[in-house]
Amino acid sequence: MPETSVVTISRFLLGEERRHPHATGAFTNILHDIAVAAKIISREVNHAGLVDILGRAGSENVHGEDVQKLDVFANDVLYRALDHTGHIAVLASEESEDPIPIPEEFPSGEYVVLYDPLDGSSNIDVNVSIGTIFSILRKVTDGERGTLEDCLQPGTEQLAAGYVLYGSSTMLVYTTGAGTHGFTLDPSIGEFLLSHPNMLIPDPPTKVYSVNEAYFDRWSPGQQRLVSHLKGRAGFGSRYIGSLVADVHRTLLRGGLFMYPGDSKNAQGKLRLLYEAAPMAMVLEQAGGAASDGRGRLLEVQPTSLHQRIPVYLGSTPFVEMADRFLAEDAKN
Ligand code: P6P
Repeated sequence: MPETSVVTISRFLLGEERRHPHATGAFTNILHDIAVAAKIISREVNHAGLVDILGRAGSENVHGEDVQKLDVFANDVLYRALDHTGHIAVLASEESEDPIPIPEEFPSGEYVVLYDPLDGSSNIDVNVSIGTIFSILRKVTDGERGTLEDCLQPGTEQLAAGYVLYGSSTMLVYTTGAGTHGFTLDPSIGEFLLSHPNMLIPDPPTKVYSVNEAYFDRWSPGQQRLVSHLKGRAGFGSRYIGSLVADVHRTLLRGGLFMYPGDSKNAQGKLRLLYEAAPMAMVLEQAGGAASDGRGRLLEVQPTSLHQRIPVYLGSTPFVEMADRFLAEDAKN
């Protein structure tokens, strides 16, 4: 691609599409539609600080309109961006118990999109960065419309994955299996511009671990020994925001080890496999990092239910491998 200062996400997507001679453009359109939804969600998230003026969720705003909770709003925006395109066979959202069918009045397509529309939304009131996470699969069943089976595929089957970070700037980071690329929203022109082509997790990695240590007493002995080692002899620093997309984005840019372990209260931890852990794992692997569930490669885990949780260890490969070694000791006991 010729060196130009302004590469929009649409231009980048078209360039990627041209590298796949049999591409139909459907895939490009889905990613473009997600980017449009992200712009709309970004606008509302960035107004959230004016919530007292615009009206708190559940109330009416100055225009007499019902103010939606932002995660409900984000969920609606993503649904409306994708339901009518004819490219989607079925959707699944963190906000919906069951897979979301494409309305009968719209044609069904060959792709499946799973998403967490606004992860970490509890952080909005304290102005902490939050995010949208998405995963794209190919439909695998023979019926005209998609089903739950089409959603329950291991992360290795993802065609694309990514996230949108609504922070000091709004960034969209995604991969289609050909590297991980970052785009920053220029609100003055309403375009996502290529700002981080071919993102690679730093090597040598930064020695930072990221975990909520309030749960230390609930962890397995291996997990406790791991964190004690990191903060002790290994000389790691610690950063934890408590917003998945923000913690993962920092880990991608700086290196380190993000963890959300299972514990005695929640054996599988808190994070969801299909629309949180698996997309983040693909993004990190494509950037030269790694992701594990503490026992093995996270992307190879076969899902059994739509909202199942999974322990997550992701970041710099040597640190993820170290975590696996410490946790393997649990398996021996
Ligand atoms: P804890 C936010 O509520 C979230 O779902 C993720 O964004 C974040 O990584 C995690 O929960 C934080 O959970 O238990 O540390 O507060």
